[in-house]
Amino acid sequence: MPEEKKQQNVEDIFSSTETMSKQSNIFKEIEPQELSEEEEISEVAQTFPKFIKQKNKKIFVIIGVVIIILILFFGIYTLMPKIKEIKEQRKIEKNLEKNANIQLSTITTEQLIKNIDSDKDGLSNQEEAQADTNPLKADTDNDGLSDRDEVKIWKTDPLNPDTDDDRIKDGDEIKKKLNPNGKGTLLEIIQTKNK
Ligand SMILES: [Ca+2]
Ligand SMILES: [Ca+2]
Ligand SMILES: [Ca+2]
Ligand SMILES: [Ca+2]
Repeated sequence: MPEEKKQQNVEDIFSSTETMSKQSNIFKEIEPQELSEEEEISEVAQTFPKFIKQKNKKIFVIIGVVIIILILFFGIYTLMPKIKEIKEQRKIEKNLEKNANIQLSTITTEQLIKNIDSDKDGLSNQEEAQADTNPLKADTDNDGLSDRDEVKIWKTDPLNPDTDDDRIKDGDEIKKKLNPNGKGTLLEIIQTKNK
């Protein structure tokens, strides 16, 4: 090999290494510059809070919705029996009111009937019912004494015209001032009562 060629080859070899080094420089330029640890941290620190904030927002919204749903369910769960209870109480009250009205109306009509003195003899229909007398007849036994006078004053039998069975009617005995319940006069009865 001649000397010149040798030299050329040597130059060529170097030239190839030069180009290589040049290429590597290009790659270096193209390759992203490696960030230092601090820079990386700062970059993460900048982007991370946003990411966290967004995620947190979503989580908070979900938690909020879940809490609201739970509160609603809890509220309905606890309120439903109370609402039912109130409804039932109202029903009962209404029924009671209805019954009370019915009772009141029946009582008043009954009372009205009982308190009426149909034959106007001084005994109410109720009292006549107790004495078994005719509520439509003032003197049931036709002895000249009204049902009221027999029951309330003379204590004679309003169903028997001659209570003491002396063949003098109760009404006649009173007119004659005789005792309608037995022997003697009314005066004697009063005197014995006062003794
Ligand atoms: Ca009467
Ligand atoms: Ca009578
Ligand atoms: Ca009588
Ligand atoms: Ca008599």
